[in-house]
This record gives sequence, structure tokens and C-alpha cells, in this order.
Amino acid sequence: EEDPLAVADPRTTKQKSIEPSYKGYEAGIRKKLKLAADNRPKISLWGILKSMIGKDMTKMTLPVSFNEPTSLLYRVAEDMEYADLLDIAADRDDSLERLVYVAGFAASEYASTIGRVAKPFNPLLGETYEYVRPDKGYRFFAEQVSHHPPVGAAYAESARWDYYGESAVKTKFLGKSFDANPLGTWFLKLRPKDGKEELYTWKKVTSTVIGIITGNPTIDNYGAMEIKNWTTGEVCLLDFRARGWKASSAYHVIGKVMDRDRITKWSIGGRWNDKIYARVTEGFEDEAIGEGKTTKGANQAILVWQAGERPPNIPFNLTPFVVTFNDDNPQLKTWLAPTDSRLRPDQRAMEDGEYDLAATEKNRVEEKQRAARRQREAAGEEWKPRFFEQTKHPVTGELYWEFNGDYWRRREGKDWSVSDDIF
Ligand code: CLR
Repeated sequence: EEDPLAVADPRTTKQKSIEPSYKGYEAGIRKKLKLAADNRPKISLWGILKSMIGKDMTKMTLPVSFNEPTSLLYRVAEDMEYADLLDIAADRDDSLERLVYVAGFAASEYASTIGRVAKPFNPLLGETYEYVRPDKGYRFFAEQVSHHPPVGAAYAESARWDYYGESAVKTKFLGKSFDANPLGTWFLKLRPKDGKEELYTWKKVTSTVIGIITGNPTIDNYGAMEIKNWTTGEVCLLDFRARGWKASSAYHVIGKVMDRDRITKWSIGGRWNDKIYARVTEGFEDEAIGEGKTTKGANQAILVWQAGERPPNIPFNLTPFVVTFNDDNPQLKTWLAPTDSRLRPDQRAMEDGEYDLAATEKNRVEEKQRAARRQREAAGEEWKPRFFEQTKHPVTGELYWEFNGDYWRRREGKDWSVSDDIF
């Protein structure tokens, strides 16, 4: 009998169960924040930003009211919102179909960027975040592994897949727009029914804030994404179209799935804020796929992905999925590492609408981080991540952060002796 909760240990590839990490999550997911409305002061973004042209986000000092109560670690965990697409992919017998759903997953994370023109907190060095979904059968873990430049490493695992990579974002305020260019590669190990594990990789596209000068800041996501199946040689190309002048190109994504000889087998596309479709198009790319319409006689288009509802009135324009993230219910608290983001006081104060407290606490923890660095420097010590190690990827050959699995082992014994007091 196959253990439905078994995952492969990244180091030993032996099967293990993720069930012990369900402890603490018995209460289920959080449905709402304490705060009913965020009531942030409405300050002109341009008024604050105009003196900061050419700077990257880490060098921009902004009032805390420009933040949202998330961090870049949370923004990585948001990738898990549509993880069911990975379960569907693993269930398909045909590798091209699997690629269609993996591509759908890679595109699905952008819907949550809408309406979120706010700065996530920069995670502190060594800050960690765990997020477990017993109801969905996966667990997620991330650690801030570098401060200059800011880099977070993440590892999510489930019975049928492992998803991992690094979040290193190059940001720049260009005056006309604010650009965030994610640099890291994302890896997916998929375990289809036939038992032959596959490796997929892709890089994320550029996110940008436009309309800053005109007072109508809006998020766009644009660029080319290549999702590659290293095991079969099949590739999906997705083109996220920049919004441009025509409103009609807004949110558009269009692409194709090709076999190992680069012959197009599927067309895929739609709107990253709404729906993505795909259909078999032997040898050609159907540019109209994005409308989900199927001309008579042609193969039926399938709906690959649909964005979840965005109820209005959630403070900070968060999605219902992110609302579940910063839950620190007493049961869960006893299981968390002392470095877990849920225990970060400034982010908590922000979430509760206590902006002055958020600002003073943010200063305090950042000052504490600086003091710890000075102390290390004086002692000639080098900081090392606790749960990841940078090494060469066995398949792609590039540097990546290998998860050592130690986090979940320590959690079982509540042994956080290796963790620093960062808050
Ligand atoms: C988009 C989804 C990607 C990962 C990713 C990386 C960087 C994030 C970006 C996402 C969303 C937009 C983002 C950006 C960093 C800064 C930028 C949060 C999550 C915000 C909107 C910039 C705010 C600008 C201030 C001056 C207010 O998988």
C-alpha cells in the first residue's frame, strides 16, 4: 500500500511522511484579520517617491503605511495558492498534458498581485516561515538566507511533488515605473503515476508598478517564461504581454507547449487575472486561445485554471489565501520556531492596524539585526543559514539552495537550540 502522505526526503530520496508537521494546525485556517478596514493614510506615492529615482527597494526609506502586513517570504508562500494544479499534473498520463498544468501553476501566482501596491516587509536574516495544509497534503518552509542582497530559499513538499527555489528580487524605481525582477530559478520535482520522477524549471517574470505619477498605481506582470521539462526535453513558452497602450492587451498571456523536437502540440493562454485555457493544436499556435473560444470542428479548449474570488473589504487588499498566513493561534504557537514570521512584532502590529507601533518595532528589530551583524564581524564569524545550503544542482548545474530537512525534524522535538533570537 502506498502511503498517501509520504514524500521523498530531499537528501536520501527515501519516502517519509509529512503527517507529523500537521501538529498545531488542528484549528483549521484563519478566515479573517482582527482589523475590519485598514484605514491607511492616503499619501501620494509620487510625492514620496520622486526623490528616490534610480534606487532599489532596500535603499528606499518609506513610511510604514506603504507596507502591507506580509513579507517577501509570505509572497513566496503565495505560490502555493493553486498547488492543486500540481496534483492534477501528477495525475496525467501524458507528459505534454502534465506540462500544460505545470505551466498553469507557474502562471497562476500572478492573480494575487492585483491591487497590492504595497511594500512587503524585508525578512530579517534567519527569519523562517512554515505553512502547512493538512487538508491539501502539503507543507511549505522558507528561510531568509541572505540579507545583502535579500534572498529567501523555499522548499514545499507533497506526496506527488516538491517545489523549491530562491526568491532574489532585483528592484529599481525608474520614475515612470517601479520594477521587480525575480532572478532565481524555481524547480519542480513531479512524481507521476508511472513512477518516473520528472524535473521542471522556470523563472518568474517581471512585476512592475505603473501609473505612479498619474496617481493611479497599478500592477502589471510581463515577460517571457520558459517552463522546461528536463526529463523529457519538452518545453512550454509563455509570453506575458505588457499592458501597453491598448487596454485590450492587459493581463494577456499566450503560449505554446512543444515536444522535444520543438513542434507545437498545445496552445495555452488567457488572462493571468482570470482564466487560462489550453487546447491541442498540432503544429501551430492558436493566438485566439486566450478567449477560450473554440472554432467549430477544432479540438475543445480545456479550462486549466481559474482565479479565486477577490472579496472586497479585505484590509490591505489581501487575498483570502494570504489571510490564512499570519495566524498565530495558541495551539500553533507552541510548535513554531522562534524565528517564525508569525512572531515578528512589527508585521503583527501592521496587520492589527497599529502603524506607529509597527514603525517603532520595525526600527527595533532592524537595529537588533545590525547589532548581531557587528558582533559577528567583531568575532570573525560568518553567518550560515540553518536549513539550506548553497550547492550545484545535480541536473541543471546552477547554484541553488538545497533544503536539509532539519527544520521538520527539529519541529517534531521542539528543539530550536540552533535558532537565534532575531525579534
Ligand atoms: C510577484 C510574484 C512573484 C514574486 C514576486 C516578487 C517581487 C514582488 C512581486 C512578486 C509583487 C510586487 C512586489 C514585488 C516586490 C515589490 C513589489 C511586491 C510577489 C511592490 C508592489 C512594490 C511596491 C512599491 C512601493 C514603492 C510602494 O512570483
